[in-house]
Amino acid sequence: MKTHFTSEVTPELNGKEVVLAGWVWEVRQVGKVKFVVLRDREGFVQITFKPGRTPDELLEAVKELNKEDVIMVKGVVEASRIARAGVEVFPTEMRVLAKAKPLPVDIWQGTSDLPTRLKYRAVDLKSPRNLAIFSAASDALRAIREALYAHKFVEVFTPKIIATSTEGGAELFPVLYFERVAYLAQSPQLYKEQLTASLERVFEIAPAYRAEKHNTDYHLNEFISVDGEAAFFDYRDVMDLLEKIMGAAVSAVARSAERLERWGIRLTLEKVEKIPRVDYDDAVDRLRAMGYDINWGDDLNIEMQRALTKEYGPIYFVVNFPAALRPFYTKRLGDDPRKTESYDLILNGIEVVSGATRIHVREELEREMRGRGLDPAAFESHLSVFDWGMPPHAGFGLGFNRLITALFGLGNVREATLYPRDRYRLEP
Ligand code: AMO
Repeated sequence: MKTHFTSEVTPELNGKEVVLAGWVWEVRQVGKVKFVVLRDREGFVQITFKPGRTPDELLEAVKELNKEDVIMVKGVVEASRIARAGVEVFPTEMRVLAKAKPLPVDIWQGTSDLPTRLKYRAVDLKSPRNLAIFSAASDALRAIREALYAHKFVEVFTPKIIATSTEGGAELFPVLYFERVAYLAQSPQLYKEQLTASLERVFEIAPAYRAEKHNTDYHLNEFISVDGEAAFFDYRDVMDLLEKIMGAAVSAVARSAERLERWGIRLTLEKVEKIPRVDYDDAVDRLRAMGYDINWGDDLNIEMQRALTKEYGPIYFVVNFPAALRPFYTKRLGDDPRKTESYDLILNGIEVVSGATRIHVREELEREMRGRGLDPAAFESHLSVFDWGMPPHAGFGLGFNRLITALFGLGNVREATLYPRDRYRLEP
């Protein structure tokens, strides 16, 4: 049994026996001494093979080792002033658990291009840079989940095979569902709204599917969506909550800042306090003043979002979008019904969260559907829920891959996705 991860092998263990397991990162020779750098998920440890001290059969075995062979080593920890981690391990036993051929990806110097890395993704994920990214991403997700629990949200799972569109028809993936056509869910939107009538505050962390044909650095056809929906909240309450959620995520990854920096990743945010809330009208005015060709009613594109970063900082909300830019379930603003109680959260120029106060009155919802050419009859099972005590509610959809991309300044959402699904990529 592996007793320690490499990160746990510290000078305090001096003189103790440990069993380590992992992959051969490199073998170095200095005079008659051989150093095997063992890598595992958490980092590296130097194993020192020294004639006179190391058993002869191990000195022989180490000659046969290749990079990425899987080994298990029993040995004694010694604090060391020379070894990088301040410790080295003198082996007493070693087992080679698997041999490795030369890798198709350069995980050592990082010279392979992204298509090659994604083609051999399981190998690429061995690189210390990827281990740092996905370990920190897991910490961020845990912090988000805990923040939601702390605010009395219940974790739920809703169907991913559904009968009707929620976010617009063109981006649906059809699937054969026995005798009929079904679709992969673009978001849990309608279910999470319905659940506010029972569980009040719900969240879901699950894949969402979008049949978007354009192949950009920010779009995936399958992404991880963190969705939240709460009864008796409006969009301001949700934005307050998102400040807490983002704060928790940023603090969680900040604990790995040193490790990330070692592999060239600099966090774009150090902490989150009050996030500026910029009215859509002001955003449009600012952009026009900067020379952008934008009219009231147009959506903000990524260049515009980036430009506003110069004005409002690395993280800001745009609020109160025109109704035509938002889905049918979005509530209109009381004092300006051309606009809605909606927001986007922009981080490092990328939209990472989107949400709104929702309509909770059936007749209003039906009117919005008809206005968008949708047939309310197709939504009868959803609409009927509104007849039996639907609370006012609001929520958010947070694209987790985009959050990590923006937070780590990765430049391509595929870098923040274990196995990306895009226009031309269905494998691995
Ligand atoms: P929206 O369609 O804006 O809103 O999606 C919410 C968030 O999900 C992420 N996202 C994507 N990430 C990667 N690739 C994509 N193709 C992609 N599309 C969206 C973004 C985006 O901000 N139901 C609403 C949310 C709500 O109102 O609660 C919705 O789905 O980060």
